[in-house]
Amino acid sequence: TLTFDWTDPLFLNEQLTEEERMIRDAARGYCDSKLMPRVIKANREESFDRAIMTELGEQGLLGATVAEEYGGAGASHVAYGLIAREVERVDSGYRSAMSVQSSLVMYPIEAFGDEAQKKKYLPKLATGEMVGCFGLTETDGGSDPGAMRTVARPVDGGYRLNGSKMWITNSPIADIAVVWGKLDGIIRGFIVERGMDGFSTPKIDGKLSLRASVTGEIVLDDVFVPEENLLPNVKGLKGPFSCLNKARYGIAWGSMGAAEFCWHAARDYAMERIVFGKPIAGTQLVQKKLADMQTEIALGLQGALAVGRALDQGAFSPESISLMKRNNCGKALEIARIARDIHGGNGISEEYHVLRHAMNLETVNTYEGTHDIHALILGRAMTGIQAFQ
Ligand code: TGC
Ligand code: FAD
Repeated sequence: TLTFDWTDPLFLNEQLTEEERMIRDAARGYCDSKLMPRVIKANREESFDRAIMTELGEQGLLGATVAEEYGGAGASHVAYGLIAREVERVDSGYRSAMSVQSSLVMYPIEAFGDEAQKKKYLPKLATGEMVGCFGLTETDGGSDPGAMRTVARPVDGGYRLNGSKMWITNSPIADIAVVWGKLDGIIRGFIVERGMDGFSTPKIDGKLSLRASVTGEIVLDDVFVPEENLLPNVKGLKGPFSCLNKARYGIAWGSMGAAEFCWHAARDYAMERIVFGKPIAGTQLVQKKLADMQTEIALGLQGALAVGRALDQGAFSPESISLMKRNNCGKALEIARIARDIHGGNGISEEYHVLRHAMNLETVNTYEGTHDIHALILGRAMTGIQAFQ
C-alpha cells in the first residue's frame, strides 16, 4: 500500500512520467519565486508586466506541445496541463497569458499555417520575444461566434479587414493577433501584425476580475493583410474551435491549480485560527468543507489527466473537454468562495489571496465558453437536440 498523502489523495504524482514531473517542478519553482512575489501589486494596479512573457519563454513554458523544430518543447498535453496548474496556482490572469500564447496563437499557426508562417512566428512566440492574442469574441453575444461581423474583402495581393473584437486577453501588448473573420461568408483566420495601418488595440480598464492580466479590444479599420498572412489550412468554425479545445483543456487543469491554492490556504488558516478556544480546523463544519474541497480537486485532476492522455493519443472528443472545463471551473469557483469564508474577515484582504482567486475564477467560468454553454454542448450530445436557439 502507498502512504496516504492528504495533498494527493488519488496518487496523481504516481501517474505522471518522469519528464512530466520535471516540467511541473520547474514550472512550480519559477511561479513561486518570480510570479508570486509580484501578483499583489499587479492585481492592485491592474497591470501586467510584459517581461513575464520573456521569462515564461526562457523557462520553456510557452508552446509546451509545439514541435521542437519550431521552438516548442514537444512535450505531452499532460505536461502542458501541469504548467497551467502551476501558473494558475498563482493567478488565473498569468495562466491566461500563457495559455493564449500556447493554445490560441502558437497552436493554430502550427496546425493551420504554412511552413513560412511557422518559421516566421513560432520561434519568437516560444521565447516570448513576440506576444500574440486571439480575436474571436465580438460585442454582440460572444457565446455565438458564428454570428461574427468581422469581414475580409479580397483585394489585390491580400485582404481588407473590417470589424472589432472585444475582451481580448493580451491584445494591448500583442505583436500579432490571430483574428477570425468572414471571407465570402466563411470563417477564416488571419495573422494581423502590429503596425499594419488601421489596427489598434484599446485597453479595457476597470475589471474587477483577472486584474493581473491585460485585456483589450481589437479594432480593424480597413486593415490591409497580405495574402501570406491568411491561415491557409482551415475553413469554418472548426478553426477557432480546434484552438478552444486545447485552451479549454488547459483551463480544466489551471482552475484546479487555483482551487488547490485556496484549499491549502483554507486548511493552513483553519489550523492556526483559534476561535472558542480551539482551532477552527477541529470543528465538524470546517472539516466537511475541507473534505469537499479535497474530493472535488482530486476528482477534477483525475478527469483532466484522463482527457490529457486521450489528447496525447489523438483520441479525444470536444464534449469530454467541455465536461472537464465546465465542472472544474464551477468547482474551483465554489472552492475559492468557501476558502474565503473560512478565512473570515481576513479573507477579503489581498494578503490572503483567496478572494483574488474567487474574483478571477468568475472570468474563468465565463470565458472559453460559459458554464451554461458547456452544459448545452453536453445536452446536445446527450439528446441530439440543440438548445442554443
Ligand atoms: P456548431 O454547429 O456546433 O459547429 C460549427 C462547426 O464547428 C465544428 N465544431 C468543432 N470543431 C472542433 N472542435 C470543437 N470543439 C467544435 N465544435 C464545433 C462543427 O463540427 C462544425 O463543423 P462543420 O464542418 O460541420 O461546419 O456551431 P454552433 O454555432 O452551433 O456553436 C455553438 C456553440 C455554443 C457550441 C459554440 O458557438 C461555442 O462553443 N460557444 C462558446 C464560444 C467560446 O468558447 N468563445 C471563446 C472565445 S476565446 C476566449 O474566451 C479566450 S480566453 C483565453 C484566456 O484568456 O485564457
Ligand atoms: P454572452 O454570450 O452575451 O452570454 C451572456 C449570458 O447568457 C451567459 O450567462 C451565457 O451563458 C448566457 N447564454 C448565452 N446564450 C445562451 C443560450 N442559448 N441559452 C442559455 N444561456 C445562454 N474572447 C476571445 O475571443 N479572446 C480572448 O482572448 C478572450 N479573453 C477574455 C478575457 C476576459 C477577461 C473575459 C471576461 C473574456 C474574454 N473573452 C475572450 C471573451 C469570452 O470568451 C466571452 O466573454 C464569453 O465567450 C461569453 O460571451 P459574452 O461575454 O458575449 O456573453
